[in-house]
Amino acid sequence: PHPDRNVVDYSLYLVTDNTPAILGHKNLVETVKQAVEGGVTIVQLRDKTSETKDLIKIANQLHEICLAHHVPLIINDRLDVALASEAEGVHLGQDDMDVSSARALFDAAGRKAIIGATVNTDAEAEKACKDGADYLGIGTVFATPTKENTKFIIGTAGLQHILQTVHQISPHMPTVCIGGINKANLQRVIYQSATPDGSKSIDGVAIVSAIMAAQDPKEATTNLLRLVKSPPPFVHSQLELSNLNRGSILAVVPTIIKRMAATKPLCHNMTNLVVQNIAANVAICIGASPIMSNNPAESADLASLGGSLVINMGTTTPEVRAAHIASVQAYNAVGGPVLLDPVGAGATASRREGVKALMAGGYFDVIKGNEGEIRTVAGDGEVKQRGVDSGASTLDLQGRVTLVSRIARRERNVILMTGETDVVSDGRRTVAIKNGHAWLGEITGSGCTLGTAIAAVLAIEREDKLLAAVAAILMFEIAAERAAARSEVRGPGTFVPVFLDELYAIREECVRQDHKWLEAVK
Ligand code: 3NM
Ligand code: MG
Repeated sequence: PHPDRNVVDYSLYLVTDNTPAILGHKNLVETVKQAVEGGVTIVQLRDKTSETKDLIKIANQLHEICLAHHVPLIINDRLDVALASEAEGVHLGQDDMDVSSARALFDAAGRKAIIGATVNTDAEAEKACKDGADYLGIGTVFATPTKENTKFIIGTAGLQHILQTVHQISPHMPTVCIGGINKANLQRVIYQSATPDGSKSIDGVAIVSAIMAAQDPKEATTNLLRLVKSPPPFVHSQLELSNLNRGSILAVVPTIIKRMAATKPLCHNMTNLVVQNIAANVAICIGASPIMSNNPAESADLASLGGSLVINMGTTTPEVRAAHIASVQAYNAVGGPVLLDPVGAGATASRREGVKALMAGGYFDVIKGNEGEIRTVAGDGEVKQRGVDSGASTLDLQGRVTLVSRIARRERNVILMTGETDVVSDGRRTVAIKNGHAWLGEITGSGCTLGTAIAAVLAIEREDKLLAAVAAILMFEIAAERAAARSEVRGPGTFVPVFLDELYAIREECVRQDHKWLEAVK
């Protein structure tokens, strides 16, 4: 009774590794047995070193275990070993035999086989589909010490792109992804790699070290299987969100601010050295409860208190980056909203690296930045920035809308590009806001504190993250306009305290249900 190759469950795909760095002192066959008992749905024997005779022996042992659990066994690269052990199929890398030749050999032997292919690019995916592969392994998602000679690190964005290509050629082609997948990123990878229109998502994740290197492979597998089967905790709404227009925004924004004032949500800021004080003051004025902690050891505890997190790259170092990644993962694990402010992202090579590492390290519900920063987030070519200030804009409004909505669809989050006109999108809905005042550009940290304000609102408005961002932007920018118009404000220095007063005043007006402040919305 071989498992039926037409109804293969690819959801948790174990790839074996017998190297001491991964397997440690454990026994390979025993480790696979535990993983199968824990619930892996398919197993690939990947062994680059054993002699053929030993390989067949191992394959036979694994096959016995797999058959007992109706789990297919796939052999990496070696058709001869697959035939000799009567395994269900082979997996072929780009340097192995091509799919059509392998199919011909199995046919000649009178054997049906599952033939999988590794693909790293759209072109490779297209070829494997046309050559008749039964499933694709798409990678390398994240850099991994498990495989040294990886060609391309494609991230979730590259994975999504290849899935789109596969969908056009072979809509029903099963796909798994591979490379650096573990319990911290698995749900996010499945979520973020799905095509924007929901037409295709990954069928499973292929894993080596997160199971093979685990002290308790069975327990590790059980945990991973649970994660594969459930959406990430930061996805709060499965429903289509309502359309936003001027009328609906004006109707609901004051109620959101009122709700924030009543709830006083915790807003955890891991922000730069420059803006600690003003960011904390802004959070208090709008009705949130700030905590300024850069200590990653506190992040899991703080995340459990139900607030939101700001990750601000303003004064970053490699240590700060590691702290940021650990913290975004702690919030992702419980679904706490996280905002990324990639300050000065395009200014230096180190910062460009930092943005990539952060985006590979966790899910950000909102990413906000000026044009240069968002273009760096987009990763489209080199963006050179001068310092961390906004610099000159080069895209027209339509160009900004196109870029922002495209990145929001790609990342499956909310993207805000600030500027004279702010453009904010969740990929489906895009809002342009023309409020604000030039003096916000003459003081330090106005962009950073807008990030704090958005995160604070996100803590209490989790269903509609775009609406949360819009509420915070309007409150923030209209407060700036009102401050600048006050007679006692003569320049940036007098502007700052009056700006705080106006943030507080708008909050109080919302509590009193006095909505006249919204007449300023542009
Ligand atoms: N193939 P881990 S990456 C076997 O990109 C393999 O084709 C890859 O190991 C590819 O789950 C990889 O420990 C190793 O990161 C994946
Ligand atoms: Mg290979």
